[in-house]
Amino acid sequence: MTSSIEELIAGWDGEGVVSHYDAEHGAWMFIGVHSTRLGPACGGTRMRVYDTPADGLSDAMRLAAGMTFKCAVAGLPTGGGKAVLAVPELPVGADRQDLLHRYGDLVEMLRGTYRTGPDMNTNGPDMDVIGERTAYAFGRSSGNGGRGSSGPDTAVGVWHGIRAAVAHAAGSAELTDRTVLVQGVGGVGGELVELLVKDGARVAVSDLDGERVADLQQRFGVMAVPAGAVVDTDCDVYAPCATGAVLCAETIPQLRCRIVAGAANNQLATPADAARLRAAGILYAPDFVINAGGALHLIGLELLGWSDATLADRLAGIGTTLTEIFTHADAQGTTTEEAAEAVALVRLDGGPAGSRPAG
Ligand code: PPY
Repeated sequence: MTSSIEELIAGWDGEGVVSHYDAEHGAWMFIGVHSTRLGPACGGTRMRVYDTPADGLSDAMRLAAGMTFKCAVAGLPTGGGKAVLAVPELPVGADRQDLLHRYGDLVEMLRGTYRTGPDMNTNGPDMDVIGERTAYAFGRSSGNGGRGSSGPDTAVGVWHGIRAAVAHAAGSAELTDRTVLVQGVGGVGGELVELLVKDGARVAVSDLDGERVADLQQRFGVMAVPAGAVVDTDCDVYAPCATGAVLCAETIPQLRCRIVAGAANNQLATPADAARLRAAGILYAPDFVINAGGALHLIGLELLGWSDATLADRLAGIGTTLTEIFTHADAQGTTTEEAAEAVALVRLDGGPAGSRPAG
C-alpha cells in the first residue's frame, strides 16, 4: 500500500521536505526536516533502492521524526531530520562521487537547518565527499575535520542499555551467565558482541553474512544462530542490530526472551507492537533511546566540542535514562515506548533548549 507523495506530505507533522530529482542518475533526493524546535535538524543520509520514490520519501519522514525523539530524549540541543537518496542502483566510483557532490550542494542550500551524517549504505568516506560541498556533514574522517565512525560508541550506548534492562528485569546488571542474542553483526553489532563477551555474557550471533559470523566465532567463541531461528531462540536479551520492523504481530508471540534491547532503528512494525511486547511480559528498550550513542558521538564531539570523558558520561546516561523510563512505565502502567515518548514531549513542549529532559 503506497501513498502518493502529496498524501505523504499532507499527512506529515514535520516542518518541511526538500526534494530534488537528479536526472543524470535517475535519483530522488529527499531531506525531511521534522523539527528544529530544539536546534538544527540532525540525522543521517540513507542511500537505498526503493520500489517507488514515495517509499523513499516515507522512509525519510518516518526516520526524521524518530531523530526528533532521539535527540530530545538524549538531551541534545538538536532537532530531527533524515535524508534519503533513492537510487536506481547503489552507485560506485565517479558516479557515486558526482551524486554525493550534488547532494552536498542541496544540504548546503539549507545553510545548516539540516545537518547530515552516515546512515544505511553511506559511510565516513561518503561524508568526506559530501563535505567537499558543505560544512554540514558529521562523521568525516579525522583528516577532514571529523571524528570518524560512530559505530563503536553506538555499541557502547547499547551495552549500557542492556545492562540497565537486565538490572530492571532481574535485579542486577551483572551479565555473567546471561545469554544475549545479537542479530546483525556489522559495524555496531560486531562491536557490541565484543563488549558483551568482555562483560562475561554468553553471546549468540546471527547474520546473513556468514563471514562475519565465522570471524566472531573464531575470535570470541560465540554461538551462531541461523537467520530463520532468531525469533524463537531462548535467550535473556534479544538485541536486534540490523533491519527494522522485526517486532510485529507474527514474531512477538514466538519470542523466548525477557528483554528486547538492540541498536536497530524502528524495531516496532506498528505502534501496537509495544503493547504486544508488554502483554507478553517482555521488557522493551525503545530503539530511539538505546541507540542514541551514534548521535551523541557525532553531535557531541563535532558540534558541541565534548571531551571523550563527557561523551563517555553521556553514553552511560543512556542506561540511566532507560532505568527512569522502565520505572515510569511500571508506575503508570504504560508501555516503555509511551514512557519514552512522554520524556521526549516534555522536553519538546516545555523544556528549555540545551537542558536534559526531566526524568
Ligand atoms: C541516527 O542515530 O539514526 C543518525 O542518523 C545519526 C546521526 C546523528 C546526527 C547527525 C547525523 C547522523
